[in-house]
Amino acid sequence: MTGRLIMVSNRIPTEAEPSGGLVVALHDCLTANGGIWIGSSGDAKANPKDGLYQIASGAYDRYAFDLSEAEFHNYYLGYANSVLWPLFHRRADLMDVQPGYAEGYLEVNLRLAKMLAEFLRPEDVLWIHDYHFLPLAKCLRELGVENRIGFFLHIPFPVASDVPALPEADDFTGWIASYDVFGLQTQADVKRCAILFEQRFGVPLGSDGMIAVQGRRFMPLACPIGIDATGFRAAAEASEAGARISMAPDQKLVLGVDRLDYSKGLVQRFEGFGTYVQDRREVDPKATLLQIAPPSRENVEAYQDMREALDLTAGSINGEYGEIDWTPIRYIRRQVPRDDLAGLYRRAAVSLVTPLADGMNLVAKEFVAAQDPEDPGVLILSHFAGAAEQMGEALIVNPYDAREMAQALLRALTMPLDERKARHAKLWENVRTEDIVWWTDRFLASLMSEGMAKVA
Ligand code: ADQ
Repeated sequence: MTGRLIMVSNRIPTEAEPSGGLVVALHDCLTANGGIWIGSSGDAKANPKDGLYQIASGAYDRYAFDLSEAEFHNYYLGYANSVLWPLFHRRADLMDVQPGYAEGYLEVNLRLAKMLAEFLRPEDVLWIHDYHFLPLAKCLRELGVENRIGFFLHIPFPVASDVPALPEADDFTGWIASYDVFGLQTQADVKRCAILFEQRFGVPLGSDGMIAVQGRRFMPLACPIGIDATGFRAAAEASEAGARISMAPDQKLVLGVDRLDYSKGLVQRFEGFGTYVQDRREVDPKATLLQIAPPSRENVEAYQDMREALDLTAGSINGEYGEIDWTPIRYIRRQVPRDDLAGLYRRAAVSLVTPLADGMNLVAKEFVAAQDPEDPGVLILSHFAGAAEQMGEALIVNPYDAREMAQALLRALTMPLDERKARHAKLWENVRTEDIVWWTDRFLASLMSEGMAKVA
């Protein structure tokens, strides 16, 4: 790469050695390539500073920009998380379209585009992350920026028939086509993107993987994100968190780990587990579901409703089936340190990863990495997680069907060791090889080669 790599994400980590899978991957990628990482400084600022300001330097530089209270409300809580997030997760019914949201979103993108345009040198390559910045390339192109610009969408691409629910539906395709590479988690996402363009403009996905539209060519690229697989495995081996769980020796641990979000299907998961408990309460093996779910976006109304529904469901199942020495569902609503999380995954007999819609779901990959290959636990995975495309050896379930989930739980909890080992070995092979470094390399290689094709 002759130019610098410039990465843009909604939030920028402020600590010198950031933690957390994606953040570490981007940090390592920039450390190797040099460049700049730009993101917002976090929640609203009462007195926001003007423009970009440097917050760290070293192998690469980090710059932040502040959001005013109005910007945070309209751009972040509003358009990004109350309009785009529900729509892309097939919950158009939860969209909250309000005056000022779209304007606020576009204004933040345009303000950032102007700041970026001042920074850029002709050979620099931009890599933009996620739905907060969909129009950024369009804004940059309108300012005359011709650099290579890649985008990665961490969440699912919406189905074409849902897109008209977006008041800015007519602009949406133009936002996408302004990128050179539009990275998506799965082949299914690429197909949905291609269908949208075919329906709208009558142009198919070319045999070269490009879509040519409105005088531009862009590549929708399936590039499934991975984790630091060997690092996570080592953390799980070293962690003692699993030993801290007090459970009777004949009881098995079923684990759920998710941000508290309606897309994660937690109410349906509790209902599926409740069905299992109802069927099996007189019989072994008795299982306890430990659900760890730190709150997120609590000031968005749909999240408050979901939290109440979850409290009610857990309370009702525990009240109905709990015994003096056994609580069916243990529910912890806070962050757990990553190393402890790794130890809990390793201790669990089963992990329930049952989102109703999910770009990838890193928990599924972390669970596989954390297992003891000689006595691995079983992954129950929703058909609607992006991870299901790569992880066919999991028990794939329909998260809306409580009975199917209960049957999968019984199968997982009674699965012979040989079958568990065989399934885990195949899953681990994928998680280990298509890890986070593979992901950054694949994305950047496509962005660079697409750029060269354009020049030629
Ligand atoms: P998320 O929606 O946040 O990510 P996910 O992929 O599961 O979903 O990642 C969650 C991360 O947070 C995991 O690394 C997990 O270990 C961690 N985590 C969850 N609960 C935790 C807890 N209680 N304590 C500590 N850590 C916890 C978005 C998209 C996904 C996509 C990712 C990456 O919504 O679809 O897979 O980005 O692209």
